[in-house]
Amino acid sequence: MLEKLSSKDAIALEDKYGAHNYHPLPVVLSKGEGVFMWDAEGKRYYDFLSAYSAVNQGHCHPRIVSAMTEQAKTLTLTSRAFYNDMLGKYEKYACEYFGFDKMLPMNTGAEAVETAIKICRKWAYEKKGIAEHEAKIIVFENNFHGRTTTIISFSNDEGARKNFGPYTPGFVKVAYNDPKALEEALKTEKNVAGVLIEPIQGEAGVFRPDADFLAKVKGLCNDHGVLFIADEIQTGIARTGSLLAVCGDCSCQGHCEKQDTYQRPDMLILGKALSGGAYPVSAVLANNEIMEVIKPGQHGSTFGGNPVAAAVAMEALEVVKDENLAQNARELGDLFREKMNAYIENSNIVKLVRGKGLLNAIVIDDTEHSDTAWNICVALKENGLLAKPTHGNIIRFAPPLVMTKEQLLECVEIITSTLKKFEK
Ligand code: IF1
Repeated sequence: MLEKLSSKDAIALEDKYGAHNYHPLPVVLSKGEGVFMWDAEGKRYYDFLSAYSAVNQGHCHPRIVSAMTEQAKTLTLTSRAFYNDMLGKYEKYACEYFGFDKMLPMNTGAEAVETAIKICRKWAYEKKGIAEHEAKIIVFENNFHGRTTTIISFSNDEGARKNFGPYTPGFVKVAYNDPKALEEALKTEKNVAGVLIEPIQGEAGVFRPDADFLAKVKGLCNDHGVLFIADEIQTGIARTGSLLAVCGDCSCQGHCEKQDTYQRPDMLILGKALSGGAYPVSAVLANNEIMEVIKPGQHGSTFGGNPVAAAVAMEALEVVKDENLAQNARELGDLFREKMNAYIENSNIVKLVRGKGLLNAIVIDDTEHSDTAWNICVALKENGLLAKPTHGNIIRFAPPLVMTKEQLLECVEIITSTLKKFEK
């Protein structure tokens, strides 16, 4: 079982024995450290995906790995049938870190989104007095919140939806970055319980809304007495240059409630980098008047809140503070977009660069269904940098936040010299 495979053999095995639910770039990774990954043949790459922003703290961060292995040697799982001596510590730590009364621990992002949907509905029936089965949650066009049957019910990605019906009712979709559309829906739809939003749309190609959009969404939620629910699974934990994307323009490392730009959600959904990519850890945070609608037996998961997850998440969050990752993401992100914009001025293949902090994307000037973005990613791979196309002609650039300025400049050089080969 421990024999080392060649890249070719590893790909052949996945192809034969694995369900074909992904179309990976042809690279087989076998080691990671900080901003780097190595393939099975020992070639080194800069990681510009960070496992879709799960590895913000860098690959195999020694402190996170040590917290994980120490806990794994001591106690891994009790289930929630019993208490364990790590969960309460972690809950206190996370609640103080993000400024909420309570958290509900889960494992994957989609599970945490499901959790928030369930809490929102229950809150609507028990606190807001909406008639049972009538609650609606407003979501946005081109959202991505995961892949469960309920979540794909309100996706507009046909690939994610088709032939997986019947779909879960109770969701209303409105245009993103359009406060008027949201206001209209809140006025006309009956029984709205909450608004579920990505502060920056990831899957939609790193689409950043206007500066005042989130404030308007939050204001409308307040005015209409519905919950403002932020899915920060991808944007949270320093990725966009602040602890959370709802923090606005600050890098205060967790004290954002003091900032007037902070659009505090009624429910905050976290995943991915909550563990630094070491382990599946997700959570929903809310204040008592919302979280108290969940009583024993009404929600949970075998692995949610296990001692390893608790140890890993505390260390992963501590690293974000100690290493000033929000500030680094903000500074390097500004530099990255400045350098890419300088390149784009004289480019006829890249239309634009957009993003916030170290969550960025370039839009390739070609049709949605061309394979140019894919071919550029294959060429980037040959040149030692791993990135992945999204929605046909967009390439996402999201390195681990532990990158140095020198490394980022070297990566800009790799990216621009690769792009030059594709200029028309
Ligand atoms: C895949 C995208 C990124 C998310 C938000 C919930 C989840 C995700 C805002 C679910 C997950 C991932 C999953 C990944 C691809 C990826 C993705 F391109 F699809 F949109 F990151 F940009 N909310 N995003 O972004 O979390 O259940 O996966 O832990 O392979 O499907 P999960």
